[in-house]
Amino acid sequence: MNTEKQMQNKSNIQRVCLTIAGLDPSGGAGIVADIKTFTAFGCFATSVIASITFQNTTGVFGAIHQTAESVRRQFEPIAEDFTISALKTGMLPTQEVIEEVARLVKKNELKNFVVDPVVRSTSGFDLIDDEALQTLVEKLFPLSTVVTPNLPEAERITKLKIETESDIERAARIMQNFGAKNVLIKGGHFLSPKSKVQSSKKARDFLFVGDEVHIFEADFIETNATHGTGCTLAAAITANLAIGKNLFEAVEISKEFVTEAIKNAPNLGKGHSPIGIGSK
Ligand code: PXL
Repeated sequence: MNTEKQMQNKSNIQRVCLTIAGLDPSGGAGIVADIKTFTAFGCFATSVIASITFQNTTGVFGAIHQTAESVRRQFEPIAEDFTISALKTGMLPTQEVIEEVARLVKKNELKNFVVDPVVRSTSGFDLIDDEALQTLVEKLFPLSTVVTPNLPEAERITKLKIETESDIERAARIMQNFGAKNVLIKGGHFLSPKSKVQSSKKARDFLFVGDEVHIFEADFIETNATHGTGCTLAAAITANLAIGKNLFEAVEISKEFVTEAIKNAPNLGKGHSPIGIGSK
């Protein structure tokens, strides 16, 4: 191959995204949602399974977690072979897995790191214990480009009851004090009758970048087809960072992408239908 051809090929090279998360074999959330989302944005998807869950749209029935060794042995061949342009974490079930992920991200100097602090499934199954959540905050928040909690996750991390927009800001500042540079709090779960956020009937997400806050607004869609929204949003942000968007652009594009995916839900299953990632 001549040099010009090589240069051309280099500039066309597909960006590699990595997800380290749980497997939802029914395809709505976790790694499968991440792979579909990376692919929809033209990235090459790679994955490390942190836990195999047993679930469908009606609930999560259990999980078998991976060990630090199994996570490391999935990760290393990928990192040795590819340049990882961006990565995200989702369900990281145990302290040992989280500590290993932190070590691998640091050792490989990985950038564009989206931490989705997954705590509980929509159906109420705990995907992480309190001790592990503490470790996730301590070890992964300082390494992240952005953390993406929903309201229940933000409450569990900060131990605040979040009922108003000023509570959201307080929670974000606490998470920044825990080491997160940027915090995206997703307002879709705002169900409190007292909430100013909910009364607007808008799904509002709040991005805290340093001292600034940007609010992203979309129509709130009344639906129970929400399985996988959190994973998809974080994966879309990851893919957009990988292809060179800044954080603000990445969040804006990703929120629109998730709103479309909710509208295009395939209405599968007897419970919370998955969303329709990338379909029209
Ligand atoms: O949406 C949170 C989530 C993340 N990852 C996995 C899940 C779920 C919710 O069910 O199963 C693997």
